[in-house]
Amino acid sequence: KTIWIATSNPHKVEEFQTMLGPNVEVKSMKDLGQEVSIVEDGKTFEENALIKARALYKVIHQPVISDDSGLEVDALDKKPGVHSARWMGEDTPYTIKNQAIIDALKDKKDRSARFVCVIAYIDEDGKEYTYRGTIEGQINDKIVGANGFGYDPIFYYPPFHTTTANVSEELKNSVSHRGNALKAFLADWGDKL
Ligand code: ITT
Repeated sequence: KTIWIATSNPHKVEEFQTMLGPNVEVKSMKDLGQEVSIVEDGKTFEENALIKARALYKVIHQPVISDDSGLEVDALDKKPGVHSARWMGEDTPYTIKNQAIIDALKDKKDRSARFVCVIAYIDEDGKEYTYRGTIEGQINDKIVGANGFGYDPIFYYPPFHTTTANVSEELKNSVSHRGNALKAFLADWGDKL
């Protein structure tokens, strides 16, 4: 079985592949052999997830899923939010972005934050569905851990007593926003894939 994912982020591909297991082959933009133009100008995770899924569906005319995700920091008015990848510039290293968030929270009491993931699915008839998953945590006061990607090194998850970058990929996936969104998607579509 093959599942197409409208993403250019290799970390997302890796996590989906681990979660879906060896019987499902995850394919993404880089397996397509052509450019898909995507303008992520939606205001919500749902809108952006649908923009990405539609762009790939238009090209391959097969069922596709997509992932739009990000970090909401409550004391920063839920920023970087839907702009998580582009915040401070797409090419700015995450060591710098992560330190900037730590610095911005220096005098704040409220360190609560969450990762959000919306999976959009377009079925073979072109019908659209979205599934949202979240994980609640705290912004750590320093960068910890070398696993995961993006903002994982500052995302302290209380049940783990450490960040989501400081645990195995499997453990992160078992509780993550992406894992939860995928579970909701699989509850509807798992036996039809
Ligand atoms: P695609 O649009 O090609 O899928 P992207 O990385 O640009 O890739 P998004 O616009 O959805 O995707 O941005 C998601 C960003 O949110 C991602 O680049 C990270 O900065 C952050 N993020 C999302 N999930 C994360 C996770 O599991 N761990 C750490 N950071 C995450």
